[in-house]
Amino acid sequence: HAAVAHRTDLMTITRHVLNEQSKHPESRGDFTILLSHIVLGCKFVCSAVNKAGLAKLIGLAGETNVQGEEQKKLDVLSNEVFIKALISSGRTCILVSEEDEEASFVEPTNRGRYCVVFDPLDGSSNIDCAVAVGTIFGIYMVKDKDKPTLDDVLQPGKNLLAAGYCLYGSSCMLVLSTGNGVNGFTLDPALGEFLLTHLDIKIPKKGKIYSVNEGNAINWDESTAKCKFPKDGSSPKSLRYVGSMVADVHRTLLYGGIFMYPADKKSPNGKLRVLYEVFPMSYLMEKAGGQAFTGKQRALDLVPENIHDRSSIFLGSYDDIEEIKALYAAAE
Ligand code: AHM
Ligand code: MG
Repeated sequence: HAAVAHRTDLMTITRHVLNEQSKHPESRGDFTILLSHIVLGCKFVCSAVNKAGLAKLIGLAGETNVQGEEQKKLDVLSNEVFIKALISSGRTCILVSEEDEEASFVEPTNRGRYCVVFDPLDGSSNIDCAVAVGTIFGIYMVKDKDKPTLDDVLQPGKNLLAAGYCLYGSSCMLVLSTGNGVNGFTLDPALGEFLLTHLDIKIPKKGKIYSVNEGNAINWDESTAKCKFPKDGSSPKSLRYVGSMVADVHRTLLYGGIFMYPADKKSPNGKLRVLYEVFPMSYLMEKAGGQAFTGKQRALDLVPENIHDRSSIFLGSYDDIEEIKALYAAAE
């Protein structure tokens, strides 16, 4: 038998973040506690998504409802789990979820310094055919814990303290940046722990893939239509599109290329939401050496006016986004 190397020094996500935070002398462990509650939410969604098909067909033990009420939809359930986990962490102040029309202000007794913007279950139209979905989150710091206002979350993406996503795919992966670099953690289902598997992820400088809903092409502007053709005249990029932002962005991060949801004649602001879709993903891209552009400006410079605002977005490899910026500059 070939010798099997067993790693015995396990770098869990909690240990990793504790190490990072200990570099800041003022750190009191609050961020690590907050993150562990986000991780709990992700583990719950992972488990729920994995048995979604079964639960629907045969009704898993404990999930049959005696009143015969319809089972809660997974996105609603995931949202409740995240909201409760975040409030009970005692470290949050304002929560913005894609699922809730209004922001939630945490009661003073449970209040902490962090604001969390999130999409608990993105790409949920993919669940019924067992295709990957994800959770996306961003974290801001409140200005004054005693007087939280909506302005604390209507901040440009460049003010984020941290952002990440969890991909429920063929494996469950959490990708996180707390400001210095991007790291990836894979859930070990036996341990129930996310272990560091992708240290300091850098996006390839240039890629061969583009990812977009090409069915909208008839409504695109000329610059968007040109994105798949490299400037140097080499053959067009290959198309890959899952229709789950987390899966499409994760592939872009690891393999390089472009992910885009552009504005078009029908949707002048594209589709994706600024606070909990565009910002966290743009933040991760920049921290991994890529770029994120709206068609007009750096995505992280946007200042949202409302919590559910949308924006057009092009993000990915540094060189590829440079070419898109040049296309838009030339069209002006
Ligand atoms: P959702 O928040 O309603 O799930 O919509 C967001 C999803 C993203 O995951 C994905 O990038 C996009 O919608 C796909 O949209 P389309 O079906 O228009 O291509
Ligand atoms: Mg969404």
